[in-house]
Parts: sequence; structure tokens; C-alpha cells
Amino acid sequence: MHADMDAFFVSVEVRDKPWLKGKPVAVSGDISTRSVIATASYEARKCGVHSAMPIFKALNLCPNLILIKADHKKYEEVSAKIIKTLSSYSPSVETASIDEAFLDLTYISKDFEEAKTVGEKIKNEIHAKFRLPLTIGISSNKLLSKLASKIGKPNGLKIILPEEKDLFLKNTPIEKISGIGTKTAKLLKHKFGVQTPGDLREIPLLTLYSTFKSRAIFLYNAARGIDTTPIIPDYEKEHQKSIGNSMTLPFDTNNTSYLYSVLKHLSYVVAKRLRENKLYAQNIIITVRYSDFRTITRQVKIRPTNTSKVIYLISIKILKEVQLNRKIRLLGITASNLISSPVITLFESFDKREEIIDKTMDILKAKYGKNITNYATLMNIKQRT
Ligand code: TTP
Ligand code: MG
Repeated sequence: MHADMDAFFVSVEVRDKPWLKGKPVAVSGDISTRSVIATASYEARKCGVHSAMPIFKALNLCPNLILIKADHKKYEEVSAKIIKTLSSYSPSVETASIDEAFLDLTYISKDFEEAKTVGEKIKNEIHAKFRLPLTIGISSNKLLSKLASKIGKPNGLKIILPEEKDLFLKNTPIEKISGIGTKTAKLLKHKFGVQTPGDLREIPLLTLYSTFKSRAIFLYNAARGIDTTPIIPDYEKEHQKSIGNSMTLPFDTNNTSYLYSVLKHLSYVVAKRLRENKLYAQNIIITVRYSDFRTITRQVKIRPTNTSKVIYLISIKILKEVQLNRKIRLLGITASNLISSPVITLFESFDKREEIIDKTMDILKAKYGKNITNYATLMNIKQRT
């Protein structure tokens, strides 16, 4: 089962400000024309307004759009309560984002009819407790249940039975398949004339491989509704308590620009490991070992992140509060209080840019080795021998 809240941020705002009901509403980080839309009400979507659209463009399409400033804390609190409610229906719940989760019903329901009853109960309980709409998709794997909830939106409950999957896949636009982004969809359309997963099935695996390389098998399987990725329950991800990295400096120093470079490197390594584990840190700990081996740690609570730049800026801030009257021998960064629920940070344009840089570095390092790219500021840093 895939459960996904409808127009989540907006629905929370409309619930708390009932006069917004039925109106074109959008939530965004800053209410400035340079900012982007986080999400839009279904009324606003009718004019073409959607997530990640610049505000000025949204206002052009929908001049009477009502803009509300995002209240992340509130959405995170609601999200946590919803996940808790979902967890009372299955021991195996995987939070996939701030407003969606997968539930394993394998041992809960003996067939799809029973699963549907569970879905109805969940919808009723969430409506009653939180007065928020959601859509539930049920099928035989994650890919298909997510497709089901997408088709069933808003406020729906959609089942794709195993025997119906081919029919659904034949008639679904390819970009509705989770994991096929607009870029891949465009390439599939232009290069291969693929509009639906049904069309994609006609393309041989080796042909896909020549264009999509490591993604070819995913595409081949997705076209057939095959997905063997397991539901990883939140408690399994949460057992990982912290992720850290430290570096003994090549020489003892209290030169701040040098120390900042080291923090930059460590931030990248820690953030990369967070991303690899699909985890977000809510606490950053800095370890400083002085030349006399005296060691101190300082920590700061933060909004969930796995972006190098955010961790770097926090680390610098912490280091600024540490005494630098003696030379430092080792620096370390540890990310702790880890959670698996990502919090979308598209609001801050700098976050988006940094995310792209991080991802590009991850891809290049995976393909050509870990030394292929680095921050220019780190060029003079070598390990102590
Ligand atoms: P989604 O579930 O993708 O969107 P939604 O819940 O608003 O609408 P839908 O009915 O289609 O599910 O994302 C959940 C929340 O995450 C969304 O309410 C706002 C936030 N978000 C962003 O901040 N930026 C984005 O680009 C997206 C896609 C979502
Ligand atoms: Mg949603």
C-alpha cells in the first residue's frame, strides 16, 4: 500500500484557515517573485500551477492565486502524527517523504479485498483525526501501488490487481511512473517514440542500455510493472544512530581558512553517506582535538538535511565558537539524530543548487573514482603521513 496526502502543505493550511476552501491556493517558502511554489491546491492546478514553479509564473497563469508562507514545523508535526497512525495498521511502514509512506500488508490482509478494507479504515481515521485528504494505492509492489495512488488522486483509493497491471501500464503516460523524471520521459519520447510503459516494452534491453546505461534495467522492469525493491521499515533505517568522519590534519594549525577547507571536505563526506543511506541529520556534532590531545565536542540541532553546504555552514558556525588559541590536530563532523523522512528544501534556491552540485559530484565519483572531483579549496590538503 502507498499512502500519499493530497496537496499536503496546502491541505494543512486550508484546514486551519477554512475561508481558503475551494480557492486557488499555493504554499511557498518566501512570498517573493524569485521564490518557487511548494505545492498548489487542486483548484490552482487547474490553471497549470504546480510544485517548483516560480511564483511570478504561477501568478501569470492564475492572477487570483492566494499565496501562503510555508510553516515547516507544523507540516513536520502533522507528518509525524500521520506516520504514527499508519504504523498502527502494519508493523512494516517505510516513510518515503514528508507526506507519503509504503505499508507492507502481506501478513495483514489475505487478499486485495481485505487490503481495500484496511485502506478505507486508514482514510476514515486520518479524515477524522486530522481532517486531511489522502489517496491510497494498493497493488503487488511499490512501483504499482505508487502508480495506483497517482491515478487515484485526489481523495481516492485505487487498487491495481495483478491481472489488471498490463492494461494500466498500456494507458498511463510514461512520466507517471515513479522514478521516470521529466528528462528521461522526454528522451524516451523523442528518441524512441515512447509515450507509455506499453511502448517502452517494445524497446530491447540492449537498446535501452546504449542510452540509459545503469538505468536500463530499471526502465525495462518498470515497463513491465516489475519492482522487487523491498519495503524497508523505518525502524531499520533508524537503527543507524549517527554518521561521522574525522581527519587528522597534515600539521597542527589554527589557521581558520585551512580549518574551513577541512570542514568542507568532511561535510561532503558525511552528507554523501547520509544521501547514500537516504537519511537526514537533525543534529551536527563537531569534534576538535587540540595538539595536546585535549578533545572537545560541540553540537547544534538543525532542520533535517543531507546537503553538504548546510552541514558545512553549521560546522563553521560551531567552530567559530570554539577556542582557537591553541593549534588543532584533528577535526571531525558527526551527523546524528537521523531520520528517513526527507523534508523538501526547494524553498531556498541555494539548497537546490547545492543539491545539484552534491548529486553531480556523487555521480562523477561513482563513475570515475573518488578523486575525480573536489572542492578547489581542498587542493592543498593531504593526509598526515
Ligand atoms: P507531493 O506529495 O509530491 O505533493 P502534494 O502532496 O502537494 O500533492 P499530491 O496531491 O499530488 O500528492 O509533495 C508533498 C509536499 O512536499 C507538498 O505538499 C509540498 C512539498 N513539496 C515541495 O516543497 N516542493 C516540491 O517540489 C514538491 C513536489 C513537494
Ligand atoms: Mg502528496
